[in-house]
Amino acid sequence: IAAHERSADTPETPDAADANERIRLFAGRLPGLRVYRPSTFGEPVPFRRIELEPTPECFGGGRQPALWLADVTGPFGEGDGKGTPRLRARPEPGAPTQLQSAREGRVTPEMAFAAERENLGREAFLEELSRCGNPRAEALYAKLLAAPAFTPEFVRDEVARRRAVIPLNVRHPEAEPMVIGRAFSTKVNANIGTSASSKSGREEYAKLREALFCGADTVMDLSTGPEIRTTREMLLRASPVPLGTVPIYEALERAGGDPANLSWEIFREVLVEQAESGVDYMTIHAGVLKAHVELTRNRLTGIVSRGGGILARWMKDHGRENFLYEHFDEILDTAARYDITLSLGDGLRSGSIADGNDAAQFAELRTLGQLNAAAGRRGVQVMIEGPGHVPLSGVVENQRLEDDWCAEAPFYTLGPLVTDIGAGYDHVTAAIGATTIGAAGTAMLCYVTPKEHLGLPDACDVREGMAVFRIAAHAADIAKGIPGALLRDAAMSAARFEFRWDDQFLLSVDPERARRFHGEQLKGRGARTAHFCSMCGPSYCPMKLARDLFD
Ligand code: IRN
Ligand code: FE2
Repeated sequence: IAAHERSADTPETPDAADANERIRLFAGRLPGLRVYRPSTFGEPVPFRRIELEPTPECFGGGRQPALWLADVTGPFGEGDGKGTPRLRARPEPGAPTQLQSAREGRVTPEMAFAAERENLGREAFLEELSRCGNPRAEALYAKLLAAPAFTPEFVRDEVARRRAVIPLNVRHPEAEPMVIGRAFSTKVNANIGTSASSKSGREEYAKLREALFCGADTVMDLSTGPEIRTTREMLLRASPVPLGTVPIYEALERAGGDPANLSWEIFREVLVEQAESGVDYMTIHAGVLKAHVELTRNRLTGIVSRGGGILARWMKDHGRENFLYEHFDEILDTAARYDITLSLGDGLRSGSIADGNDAAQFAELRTLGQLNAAAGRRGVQVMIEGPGHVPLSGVVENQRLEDDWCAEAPFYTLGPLVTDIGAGYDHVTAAIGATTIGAAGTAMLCYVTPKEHLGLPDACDVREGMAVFRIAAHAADIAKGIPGALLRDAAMSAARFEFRWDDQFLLSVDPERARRFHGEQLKGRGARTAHFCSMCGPSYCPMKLARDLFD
């Protein structure tokens, strides 16, 4: 729902009700959700199963195997869409973390579940393919299915090597396990959350649902303001994907909004409460050191991270070192107890192209490497957060340095945005950098919405940011050679060449939008069987002409 489309029918920014109306439309048109397959431990894994039309007779005919995709919609995709989430058995606090289990050579049910999800129903797809008796489909997919599948043991080994994490708090039984790491499909995180000058928690519920229908692999609640606790609790109890937070935000709220009033004690209280309520991963800006802050003095845009800014302020006021750094061992104790994954924050990420890849940013990254090592000794899972605004020519360097200094821990970047001039389109400037760094090995991309730098995103912005970042992540998966990624592209292109319009809509990143755009000029049932679209009309379609070349 692009800005220009909105303004066509509503001159004002749509209010919450308007946004919800659009979401219902989208949600109602996504068939095939929540088809379950067993995993090694019998734990059923949900997929979106896309049934495709038969191959046309002129291409040899025959039924087609359905295509299987990951389905993260949880209770929103099931039944009437309002259902209560399925609860999963979780260990008690203090049980071995996924990392500790992996090191001891144990495959956990969570690893098996995550492996099955990465495999995109591969076994089921193969069975269907063999039953279809469709030579064209067999030829199309044979090559793509040659790559080995993901096994639970492989997930275990990647977790043990600390190249992957399974962010899953023992107190979050609503969440479905998933794995984040460079050897797996590139993940996308959606940031949602209230701010003091904005909406209510109910709007956040709508954003969560929209993010999930767009395929968000994780969600972060970045709420600030008085509603912070109730919003988080509501989101946790509804979210089937891992939920992350930045606990320093709530600590600041408790300190009355003044960084000077912050203390380790306030932070620890928040940390334990959030851990107990089930937060799966937490951004901890422990790498913002006094000496690093000094390096930002001559920057064009100073410090642009909220957490980084708060801590820099506190250090200045108290003349002391960052309390997250000083008390990092205690943070690790809590993280280990609940198996919370630490996302080591980039509080000094660059906020402009001019500041990209500067001394402050890289000094912090080195420190994050040391903290990562300390966490590893304690059995705590870690991701490393990355920038920011970086010129395209400097994007891959970030991944290389992260690999070196942080021992290939999953990198989780905010873009990077490759230019500063995209206001209103910063989901695109960010997706360009995200695709580049994703192809170089970044494990998770933090989406950016069209509202970046301008305001708090609404549900429409969530949808747009997600669509653009799903494309970035998928493009990175193709470049990385992730097994199974190309199946969807092959299915889409076959549908395109065979003029199966409905299949094209279903296989696209935003089926509702694809359907609507196609239907704008060519209407009715005939349009969806026509061997042309309104781009070229009936006589000029090259695909139509090419089809007859080799008959
Ligand atoms: C991701 C990579 N670098 C930063 N992020 C995300 O930015 C982080 O996970 C969180 O969602 C958001 C807020 O960060 P600051 O502004 O507090 O650093
Ligand atoms: Fe920015």
